[in-house]
Amino acid sequence: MEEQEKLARFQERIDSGQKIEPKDWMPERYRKQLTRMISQHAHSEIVGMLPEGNWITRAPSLRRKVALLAKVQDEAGHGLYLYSAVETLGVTREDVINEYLEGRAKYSSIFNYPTLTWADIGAIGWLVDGAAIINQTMLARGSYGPYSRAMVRICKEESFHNRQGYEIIYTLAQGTPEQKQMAQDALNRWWQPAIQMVGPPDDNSPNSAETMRWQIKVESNDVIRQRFIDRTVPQAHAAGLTIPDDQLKFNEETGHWETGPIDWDEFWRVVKGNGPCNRQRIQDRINAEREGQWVLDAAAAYAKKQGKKQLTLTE
Ligand code: BYC
Repeated sequence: MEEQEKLARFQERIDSGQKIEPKDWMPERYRKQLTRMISQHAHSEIVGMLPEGNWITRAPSLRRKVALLAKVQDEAGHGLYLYSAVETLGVTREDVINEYLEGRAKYSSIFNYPTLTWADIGAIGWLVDGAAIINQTMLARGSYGPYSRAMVRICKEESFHNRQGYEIIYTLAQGTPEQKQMAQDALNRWWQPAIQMVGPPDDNSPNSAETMRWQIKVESNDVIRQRFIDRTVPQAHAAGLTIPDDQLKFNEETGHWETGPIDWDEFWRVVKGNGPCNRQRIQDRINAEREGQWVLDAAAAYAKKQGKKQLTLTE
C-alpha cells in the first residue's frame, strides 16, 4: 500500500474513534510525537516526587504523613506505567531516562519551583494535581491505546491527591491568621505556574496542529486552561482565599472567569532550564541514580542468575 493511502486509512481510524495499538501501522511522526509526550510525562511524574518528598519527614501529623507518603508512592507508580507505555513505541526506558539525566529532556515546568512551607504541599495537590487531572481526563480520550488506558488509572489516583491537597489548604485557611496567610502565600506563588503548566497559548503551541489532528490531545491548551481556571476560582473563594490577579473577573455572557495577563516569559524561562530549581532537580535525579546503583547491580546479578535481561532502577 502506498504511504499516502496508509496515512489516509490511519486518519480514518482515528477520526472514527478507534484506538491505535503498538503493533498497528503508524506514521513516524505520530510515533515521535507520542514518544516525546509520554516520556516528558513520565519524567514529570518522577521529578514531581522531589518537591513533595521534601516534606514527608516534616508533615504536621501522622495522618498527613501517611497520605503524603501514599501520594508520592503513587507518583512513582505513574512514572512506571508511563515508562512502560513509552516502551511500546520502540524506545527503551534507559534511553529516555538518560536523555533526562543529561538535561536533554523536558518535564513539567511546575516542578522547578520550591516547596517552602507545608501549605505548598496543599497547593501542589489542589492546583498541580487539579490542572493535571483536567488535562489527563482529556488525554484518556486520546487515540493511542496504552497511553489513554494509563491515563484512566492515573486520573483516579490524582483525584485522591487533589482532594488531600484542597483539604490541607482549606484547613489552613480556616485556622489561625498565620495559617491562613501561609495558605494565601502558597496560592500567590503557585497560581501562575499552575495556569501555565497545561502548555503555552494555542497561537504559540507548535505541536498542537499535529497532536490534535491525530487526537493525541483532543482539546487545546487554552480550553484546558480555561476549564482549570473556572473550576479553581470558586474553590479558592470557598476557602476564603484570593486569587492573586486583580484583573480577574467573571464574564456573565460567556460564563467564564477571565484572568489578567499570564506571564509567558516566565514560563519559557523555566522551560528552557532557568527556573528556581531546574539544576537542583536534575542533580537530585543524578544522585539518586548514582546512590541506587547498588540496587541495580544486585538486581542485575540476580537477573543474570535467573537468565533474565538486565533491570533498570525504575523497573
Ligand atoms: N512544562 O506545542 P506545545 C503530575 C513544551 S505530572 C515544560 O503546546 P504539546 C504530578 C512542550 O513540550 C503531569 N514544557 O506542546 C506529578 C513543547 O516542547 P517540545 C504532567 C512544556 O505537547 C507529581 C513546547 O513547550 N503532565 O500531574 O502539544 C506530583 C510547546 O508546547 C510545558 C503531562 O506531562 C510545561 N508545562 O502540549 C504531582 C501531560 N508545556 O517537546 C503531580 C502530558 C509545554 O516540542 N503532556 N511545554 O520541545 C501534555 O499534555 C502536553 O505535552 C502539553 C503541551 C499540554 C503539556
